[in-house]
Amino acid sequence: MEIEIPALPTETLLEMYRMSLRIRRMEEVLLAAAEKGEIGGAMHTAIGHEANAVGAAHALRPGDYITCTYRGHHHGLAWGIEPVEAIAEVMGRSGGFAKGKGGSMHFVSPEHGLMGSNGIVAAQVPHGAGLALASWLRGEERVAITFFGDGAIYQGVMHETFNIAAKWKLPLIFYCENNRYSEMTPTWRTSSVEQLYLFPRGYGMESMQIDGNDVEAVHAAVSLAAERGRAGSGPTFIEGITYRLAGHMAGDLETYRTESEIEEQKAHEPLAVLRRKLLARGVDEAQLSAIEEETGREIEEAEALASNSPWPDIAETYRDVYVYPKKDAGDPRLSIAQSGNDVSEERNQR
Ligand SMILES: Cc1ncc(C[n+]2csc(CCOP(=O)(O)OP(=O)(O)O)c2C)c(N)n1
Ligand SMILES: [Mg+2]
Repeated sequence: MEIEIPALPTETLLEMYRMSLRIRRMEEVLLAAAEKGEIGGAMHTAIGHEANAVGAAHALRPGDYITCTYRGHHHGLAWGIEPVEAIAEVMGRSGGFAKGKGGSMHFVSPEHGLMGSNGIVAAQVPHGAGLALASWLRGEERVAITFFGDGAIYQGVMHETFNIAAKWKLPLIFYCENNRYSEMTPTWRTSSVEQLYLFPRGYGMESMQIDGNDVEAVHAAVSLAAERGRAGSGPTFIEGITYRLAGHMAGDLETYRTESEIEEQKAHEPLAVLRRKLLARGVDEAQLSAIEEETGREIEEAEALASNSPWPDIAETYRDVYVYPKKDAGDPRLSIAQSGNDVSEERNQR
């Protein structure tokens, strides 16, 4: 599928530059915190992936749905989570958007349409189809976009979702952030077909490959896919070629790739591409430096606030989960341990 890439207004590109920087600075701050041992659990940053989220978020409407992977901090910010709430969440603090109980791999913000990131490779893809189906059943114009990595392409559930989404013409956008690696394994070692956008063609789906480091290309592709979804023309698959500049996760020793490969990729990373575009439009260096300083300060302040946020109270442990302690049971930890299957009876009565 061929697409035209119209030039976006300079003001829009400036907004996108600010958001991309905000994401980059936040990821750098989080990586530094992880190195100091301040973050529990696995943390995957999206350094180098920014344009995929920023371009897509600008192309969609409020009310549209998104699901994504454990590498989802960039989607969180682009879809409207405040940096302070994001940083506090990753640090496990009560000021996080999920009171510190979701952490890095579970970015969620239903009020912004972000219906969840997921630690299980490809699990968020059928969730995206469910949201698209709900929109269609209610006769709404909402589309859903589901982000996943190149490594998710071979999961069985991906192919089940390709089939049903194409068959039912669901208003769903499949967006593959192809960063060329699944954990430590390069795509060329695992894939029988390296052009990943060819996989969904077997299911009769429209698909395209774009430069995922170029916000204008991402914006154009997602706009077209959303238009097709709203018009009842069914799903579209977008393969955005990108590159993760940091390790698979915090602490990755990166012995599987060379320094020179990473250096080469830096010439075409999203912030560099967008900065060059803005300079070519006549925006002066001083304006860009001011945005760079402002976002740096904004994230520093957010980090200071987030790291002063208290740890969640122990009473929060079993709140917002699917098992309900008995009302008069006292300490929730004891009630769960003692209640066994009784809780399902209580839940059934609700
Ligand atoms: C079903 C399942 N299998 C294996 C894993 C372990 N795992 C975590 S991330 C990952 C690699 C996924 O690579 P890709 O889809 O390309 O996403 P990326 O991390 O590059 O963004 C794997 C295999 C998992 N989380 N879920
Ligand atoms: Mg990958």
